[in-house]
Amino acid sequence: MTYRILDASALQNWLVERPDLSGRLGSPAAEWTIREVSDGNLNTVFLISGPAGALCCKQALPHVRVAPDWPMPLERALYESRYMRAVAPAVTGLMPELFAYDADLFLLVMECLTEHEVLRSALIADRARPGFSTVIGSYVARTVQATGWVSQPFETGAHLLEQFSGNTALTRITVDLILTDPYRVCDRNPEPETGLRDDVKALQNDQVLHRAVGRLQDRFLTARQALLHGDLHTGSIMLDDGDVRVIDGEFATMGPIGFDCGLYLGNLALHLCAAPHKAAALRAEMLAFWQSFSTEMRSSLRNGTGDQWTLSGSDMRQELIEVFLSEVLHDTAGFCGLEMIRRTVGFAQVADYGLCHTEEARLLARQKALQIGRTLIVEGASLRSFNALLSLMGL
Ligand code: SR1
Ligand code: MG
Repeated sequence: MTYRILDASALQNWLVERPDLSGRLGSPAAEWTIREVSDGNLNTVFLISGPAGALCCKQALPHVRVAPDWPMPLERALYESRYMRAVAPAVTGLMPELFAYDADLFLLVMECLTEHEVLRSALIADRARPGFSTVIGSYVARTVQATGWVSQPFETGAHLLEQFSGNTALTRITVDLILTDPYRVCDRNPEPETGLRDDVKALQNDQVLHRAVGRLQDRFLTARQALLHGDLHTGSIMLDDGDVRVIDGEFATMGPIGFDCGLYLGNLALHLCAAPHKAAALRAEMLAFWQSFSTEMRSSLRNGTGDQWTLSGSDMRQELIEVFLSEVLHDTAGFCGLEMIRRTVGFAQVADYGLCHTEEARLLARQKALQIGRTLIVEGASLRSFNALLSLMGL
């Protein structure tokens, strides 16, 4: 079958022809309910429930869903399916199960997380059960363990480089939206609110900042440390009480480990700027993330049997691990800052700012995010501890 955009009834007809999938829903098909829940910027998503169970179907559109005149290759669905397959054995229970990928329709069929809520919405509504960041820290460490050079033979990395190097359309989005646009005049950037205009101009003229962004561009484009999720913000995480799942791996690419860490922490920090009264809880989440991430990383780096660090005895390995983690910390700080700035002035902003009740409060929150973001980018590479990173956020 050739590609076409599926609506609810076309999807139902397609599923009826796939007994391996429709069997999970149960019969008769007339009793299925199909609900479109598309929420992200790029794709359509349908939830289908039947007498026996439920499925989630996600289809790539030939354009950005929220900007139909922005064409976008369909292959992102292929990379998402590859990402899920590449990391699934390492993160069982932490992402939805992928049941099928249809290469003609660019359609993923996966486990339906009916009871789960997107973390960003749960945070905004104050419904997120504390401790979710421990799971995310563990998730990132496990994906690194499954795909990084210290843990795996170099052939694994070579295969991953080959499998994901074609994901250029989505990497282009990252390069433009995160690493470039906020620091230049660009049509994609929305018109800033009046009070923020001078701050936006300052971002475009700040040579010290541009030099530091250049270092992070270099890291993102050249440090192929592990397979990244590539878009690990609070909208890419769902939770139902203590059950935490990572979704939406379509931006997957080999890159610096601190990129996933930084995007995640950056979104918590944005929430902090919008809701400063939650500082204690957000500090605890950030610490929990780094604690679980660095603990699992130390253990996997200590026991790694890949082709990196084969000549080091345990003392030398210990030293190498600490240097390695300190570099990840520096990258984390920088990418965290980039995420805070781009979500404040760039194309894809965040709903968290809706928590500010007045225009003045929202302006102050945005200015705070820009100030913290800049500090993290400029000073991140000299941090000596995670606590120092928290201090730069005023925590
Ligand atoms: C055009 S896509 C804009 C943003 O949405 C995705 O979730 C990524 O964060 C991307 O940067
Ligand atoms: Mg997404």
